[in-house]
Amino acid sequence: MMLKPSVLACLAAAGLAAADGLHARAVAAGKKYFGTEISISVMNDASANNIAKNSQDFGQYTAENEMKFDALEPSRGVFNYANGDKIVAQAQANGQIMRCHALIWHSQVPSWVSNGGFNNATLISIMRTHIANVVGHYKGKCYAWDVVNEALNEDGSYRNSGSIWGSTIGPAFIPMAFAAAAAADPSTKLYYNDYNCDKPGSKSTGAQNLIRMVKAYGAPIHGMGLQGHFTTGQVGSASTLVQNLQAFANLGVEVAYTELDIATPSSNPNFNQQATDYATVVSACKQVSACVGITTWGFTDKHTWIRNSYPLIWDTNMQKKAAYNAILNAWGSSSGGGGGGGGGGGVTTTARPPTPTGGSCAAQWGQCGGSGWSGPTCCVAPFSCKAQNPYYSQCL
Ligand code: 9MR
Repeated sequence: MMLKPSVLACLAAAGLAAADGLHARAVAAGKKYFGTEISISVMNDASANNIAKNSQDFGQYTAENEMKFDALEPSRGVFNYANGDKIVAQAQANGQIMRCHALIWHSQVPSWVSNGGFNNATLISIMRTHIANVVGHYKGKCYAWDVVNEALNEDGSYRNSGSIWGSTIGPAFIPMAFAAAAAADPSTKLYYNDYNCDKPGSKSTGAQNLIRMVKAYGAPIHGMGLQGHFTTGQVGSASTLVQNLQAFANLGVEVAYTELDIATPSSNPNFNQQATDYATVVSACKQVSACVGITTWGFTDKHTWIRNSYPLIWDTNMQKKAAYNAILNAWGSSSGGGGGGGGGGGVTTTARPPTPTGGSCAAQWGQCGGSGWSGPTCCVAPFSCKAQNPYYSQCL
């Protein structure tokens, strides 16, 4: 039955129109969310913020800097939650969940901590006080907290040099931080978060050892955050990413890509390769049930920490890049069926017919085969179906 345009307009006004977007597709694939990092600067940029507020694309936010130690406790015992609260309020108004970031990190530590000359016992007390206040303030509002951020060297050993926490307290600050966060909000998911742990290797192994260490101390740890700061052409295969995700899942924690962006050289940007690389990361998360979601570190090339490398999904003029459709197609259709691992992301999505694919063939970057796959096995021209691993073939 065809619906009259006036009826469709009414349905849309009532929020009942077919839903689609990056987050809607992730939820249909069984994930909890697709989300973005956001900041007060983005919220002050109306055209960017309109995109951020679309809960079909983003079901989750991470504050870029507004919940870090220096922002929240600029001097000892003085807490400033105004900017963090604004981000949480916008998320709540749109039914978006929060990943909260980051409690204990060697960077963005205020000088009263780093230059205070505190001994071991005092610094432990400062750390615990900060965590109790901050996690207590946001209690019930954070799906997850990045409790400890970037505590490892590239070889997988614990970072001492350059870290006030590691050099004063030693690696024991890590389980202490997790225990303090759990005491302040027993229902938030507690994550270790780091970069260059995205593929099997010494740092990834180090992060797995860190998770074992936290558990051995008797503190809870629920998740591994893989930051996912990549460069085009260097993401590698989905099967390698899957192997890495699974190694963390095997420790009994959930996993998430927490800061995904894929830089492309400004001298010779390759947005098609970038789109393929985004699709590879999505397909890896889709294949591992313990992967609960993906957060990109921003969404527009206008607001990114790595300027001149165009790493995100919308361009500087707020136009969607090739990566957008690549991500949609990699999640699969919004009519459901997929990887598991999620639960509601706070946003209700409505089933919609599969994306037009040119007959029964999948579009570029769509899935076209793999063990247990019952969808299309051919690709629209000019793309062809290429096996990425036994579980996933993709139209490239
Ligand atoms: O995007 C953040 C940037 O605005 C800050 O200047 C920078 C300070 O170190 O932190 C950036 O975010 C980082 C995140 O908090 C942790 N992982 C690496 C991110 C990019 O540097």
